[in-house]
Amino acid sequence: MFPLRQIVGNVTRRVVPSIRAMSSKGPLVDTAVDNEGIATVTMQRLPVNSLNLELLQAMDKALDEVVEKKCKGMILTSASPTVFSAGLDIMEMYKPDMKRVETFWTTLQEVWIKLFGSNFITAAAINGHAPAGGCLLAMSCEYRVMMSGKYTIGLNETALGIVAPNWFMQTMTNTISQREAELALTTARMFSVEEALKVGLIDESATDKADAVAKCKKFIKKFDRIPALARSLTKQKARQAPLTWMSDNRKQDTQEFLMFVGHPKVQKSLEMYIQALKQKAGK
Ligand code: CO8
Repeated sequence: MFPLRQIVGNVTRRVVPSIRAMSSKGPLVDTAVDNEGIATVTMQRLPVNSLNLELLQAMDKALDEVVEKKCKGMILTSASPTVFSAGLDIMEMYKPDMKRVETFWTTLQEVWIKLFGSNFITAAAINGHAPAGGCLLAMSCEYRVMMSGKYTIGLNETALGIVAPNWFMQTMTNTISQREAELALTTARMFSVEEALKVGLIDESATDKADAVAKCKKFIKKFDRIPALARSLTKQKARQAPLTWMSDNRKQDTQEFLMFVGHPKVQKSLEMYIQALKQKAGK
């Protein structure tokens, strides 16, 4: 899946001392590269960065841009003051147009492959809540710094009556222990910042977004003293099993998702969840 030549090519070309700061502004994602070759990719589909097809497509493009600009690292964050990402846009899955929802799912897979399997260094500055797909994005990075406060992070799919796909689970067991992951997944556990720190779901807490971004940069800069090719190949080897699983099972995973969203019981669960969200918001 990741031929050595491709990895060597990408890594050896990624020498960035003279890179100029640049920024590419889109309506849904902003990508800003600093003069050290660190990209900050900011999701800005407010209010909650729920991942609909268009946001996922914009993220897919941003990840390509990080490679094209030969950035050494990337920080993923959010323009919302309180939410990193609310996860998948439930409205994409509720009474879906089957063609669109298929593209939605394959784009999510693509974003995960590019983020989880990236050669460049990745860190998440989690400046607020990160449920479900929001947690998946954060866990796909190599390092997580979360802003302190009454925010939560976790995979809560079972609470919605849905089952987290295999690769969501593998991304979690790549982050915390199998035992903690099994308990968290079956109970739909949402971790507070302190709890997430304790089990290693996040690596550091931060006082605010600026502090989270600064800590992510510090993490990325740690690798200035490590040969890039050795780092990148080590990351690829460490992450090989989930990536190979995806490459071998991508079509089946899509079919399972389509069967799932087409199921009346799942639709009922989603409907109830949407109502609960609206009630919570007092609408
Ligand atoms: N999708 C769509 N709309 C959403 C979502 C979402 N995930 N989350 C929130 N919204 C909407 C709300 O309904 C509300 O809409 P409106 O203003 O029209 O009433 C608006 O966004 C703002 O939401 P809140 O008022 O709740 O905002 P808060 O800042 O108070 O809270 C939270 C933010 C904590 C993020 C809260 O909105 C929340 O808990 N959201 C739900 C998060 C969630 O459960 N996501 C799960 C998505 S499923 C997923 O990611 C993985 C699915 C895997 C599929 C596998 C199938 C096989």
